[in-house]
Amino acid sequence: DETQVKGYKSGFISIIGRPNVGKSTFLNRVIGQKIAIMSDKPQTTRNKVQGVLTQNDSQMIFIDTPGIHKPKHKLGDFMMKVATNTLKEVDLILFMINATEGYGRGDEFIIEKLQTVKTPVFLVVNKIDAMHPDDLLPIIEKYQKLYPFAAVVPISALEGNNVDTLLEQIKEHLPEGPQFYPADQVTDHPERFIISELVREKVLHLTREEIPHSVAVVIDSIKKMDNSDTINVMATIVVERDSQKGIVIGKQGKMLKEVGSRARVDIENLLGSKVFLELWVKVQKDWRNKASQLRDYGFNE
Ligand code: GDP
Ligand code: MG
Ligand code: K
Repeated sequence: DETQVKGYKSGFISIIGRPNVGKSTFLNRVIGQKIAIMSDKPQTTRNKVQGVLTQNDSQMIFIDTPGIHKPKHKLGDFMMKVATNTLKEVDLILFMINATEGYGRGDEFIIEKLQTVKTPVFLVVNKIDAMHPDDLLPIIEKYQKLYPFAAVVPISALEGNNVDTLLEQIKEHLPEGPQFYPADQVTDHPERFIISELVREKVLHLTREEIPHSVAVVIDSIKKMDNSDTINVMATIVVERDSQKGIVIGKQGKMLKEVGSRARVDIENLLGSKVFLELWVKVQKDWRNKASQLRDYGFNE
């Protein structure tokens, strides 16, 4: 289980920015492994990808957050919602811009979103290797007029300039906390969070007012089944009271079955393959008050 060491810092960091500003390049440099798909095409990283950087005194969990853009496909609206919720949930937001490009509507859209969250935001000015140093200050001044950034850090994700400074500043802003992930784990299943949100959405929808928004869904495992293309997803719906457990399961399990079959259709669309979904319901009193569990469930209100 998680151990809390005094002075140890940990937290979740969301990376946002227009396509091609260098989010994946940064993440890959920091984690030192190819975990996010790098491409010149926007939206290759369709889902929330986590990179975990574990050091002696800290653990940073990076989230490469796509979906901060105008919705395009079927799951677009939903993903936009997930993306915005993610911003509220994390400890720090890195808003990355490309120093060689002008301010555009994409940036305006993101700054609008940032106005709605209380999470501290760093402005990360990337690609400084490709610009004249004299051009840096005017860019920074322009952005600082638009938003009260907690810090402004110019970097080159490609060449590594100033990346260590950025990591130091991130660490300073993180709260004290436990090591959430084992030191050898660098990535999570990218679709994990979306799948849990899809299940949670069905629970809330089908139970209407009876189940409060405090319900959480934990994805226990996502595995490809032997000798078939089917993906087996095991998930636990966590509620706070026995009475809520009864409602979620329903008479003769009817409610849980309906939640499962609706969620399965969406998960099959998301993963593009057949899915076998196993759902469990667990009562855990006051889980909302326990910060570490909140992290486990990847959810915050
Ligand atoms: P994302 O869409 O924000 O994830 O951007 P990517 O990480 O996929 O990068 C888009 C393009 O910008 C790639 O061709 C990268 O090589 C390039 N790039 C990323 N960071 C830098 C940088 O610091 N300097 C320069 N010159 N190019 C960069
Ligand atoms: Mg990317
Ligand atoms: K804000």
